[in-house]
Amino acid sequence: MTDGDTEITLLDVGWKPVFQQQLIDYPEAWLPARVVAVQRSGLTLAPPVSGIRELPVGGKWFLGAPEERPTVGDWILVDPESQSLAAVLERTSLIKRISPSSGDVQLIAANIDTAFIVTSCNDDFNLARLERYLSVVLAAEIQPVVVLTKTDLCADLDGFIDEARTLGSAVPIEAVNATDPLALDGLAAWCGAGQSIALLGSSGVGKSTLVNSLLGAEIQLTKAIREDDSKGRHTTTHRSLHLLPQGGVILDSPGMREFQLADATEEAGELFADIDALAELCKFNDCAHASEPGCAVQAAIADGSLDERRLKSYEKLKREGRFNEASIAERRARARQFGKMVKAHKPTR
Ligand SMILES: Nc1nc2c(ncn2[C@@H]2O[C@H](COP(=O)(O)OP(=O)(O)OP(=O)(O)O)[C@@H](O)[C@H]2O)c(=O)[nH]1
Ligand SMILES: [Mg+2]
Ligand SMILES: [Zn+2]
Repeated sequence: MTDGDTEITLLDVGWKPVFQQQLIDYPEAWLPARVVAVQRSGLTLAPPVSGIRELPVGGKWFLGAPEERPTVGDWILVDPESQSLAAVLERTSLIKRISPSSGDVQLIAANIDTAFIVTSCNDDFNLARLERYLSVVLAAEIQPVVVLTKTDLCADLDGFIDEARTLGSAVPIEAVNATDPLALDGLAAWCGAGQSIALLGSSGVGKSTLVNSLLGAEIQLTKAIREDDSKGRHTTTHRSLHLLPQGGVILDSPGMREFQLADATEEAGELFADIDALAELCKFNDCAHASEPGCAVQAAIADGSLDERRLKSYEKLKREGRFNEASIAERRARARQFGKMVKAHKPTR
């Protein structure tokens, strides 16, 4: 969080009635704050709670499912007496993925209203990757906005915008030069008071540059990309939440190399609802939309109303999702089994 921290109120960092209402379930002495950064050592809070800005988190919070751990954007309650994390309030939304290192669910951000899905108008632009982000964002009931950056370096902006439009009419597209604070009016609509915005996208696409331009200050470090392949250098290394002069808060994240869906069956359904609707019309219930007779999906591809690329994308995400769901279930079953084994071998006294 940027300076002047002590003056910050709950409302400044996005407090809403849905959080206020939950307080009734907890002791009155417990006080709310928002998690604005997560470090190994603990959580950074805004506003500080009875002087606590850095809150150590006990190991018990890391024993349960990843979904139950506090993450950036969470509203938590602090017990001032024990100076410890007492509760995580129920979230209005959650962005998660499969961690490429652990293979388990990893939380990216909680209580987000709008996600700026950022890609630059160069080699980074990839519809299938944008569809991954969109699937997760839409399923979490977060407003997506696709932000195309580096318009000033791009010779064929209309081509990129036309391609982005194929993502669906529900997805606003904003094309910007992220280095120019005066060119970001199009984003202002999502940045007002009470709004929480997350930035998603690969390394080097200009997420931190956008944060700085929206803040009107060089708060976040930015670094030039490799010219030969348009790839960034993973300049931002941890997630942090910043107060915008427009009234909202914005979360900068490290660029993600991979964004695998955690429960794709549900997640991809929203973005590809049109394909599901067509599939309902297929002659056979178990139609694979390949060469079956009476396939409404193939018919839509043939008459040009459905883009075959989207069908392929949807099928790939569903396959990947089934695989991830199965491996998470297996991992958790193994962990439970291991827990039992350890217990069974404990010497009795
Ligand atoms: N010309 C131009 N340069 C841009 C634009 N957006 C970003 N850049 C430059 O691209 C480089 C990478 O930008 P960053 O903001 O560091 O990218 P990032 O997405 O935060 O990258 P990570 O932190 O690694 O995830 C910097 O040199 C920026 O100045 C833009 O719209 N136009
Ligand atoms: Mg960055
Ligand atoms: Zn079919």
